[in-house]
Amino acid sequence: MKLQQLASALIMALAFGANLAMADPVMSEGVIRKIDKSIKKITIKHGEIKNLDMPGMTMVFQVKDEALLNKVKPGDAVKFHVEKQDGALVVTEIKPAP
Ligand SMILES: [Cu+2]
Repeated sequence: MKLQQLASALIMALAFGANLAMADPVMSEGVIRKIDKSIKKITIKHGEIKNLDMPGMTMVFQVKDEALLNKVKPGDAVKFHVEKQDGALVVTEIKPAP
């Protein structure tokens, strides 16, 4: 009986985890201050970043893919997703804000 409960709890935990992984990435808002393509870095004055529990500020992020930097330019209002990868904060998605 106990084992069965444990098993069903485990299954639910796994399903919940898979659900989270498939959810849309949390998008944060910001304004681009500076783009440095050669070192794949971007400076964003950002609002609250909920998934990182970070208040608004201006800071530099790494960019996962250089091609992301072709879609935006300094002064643009953007929506972006940033996450922790190997201890660095990396922008994995960015698009002009509507
Ligand atoms: Cu920040």
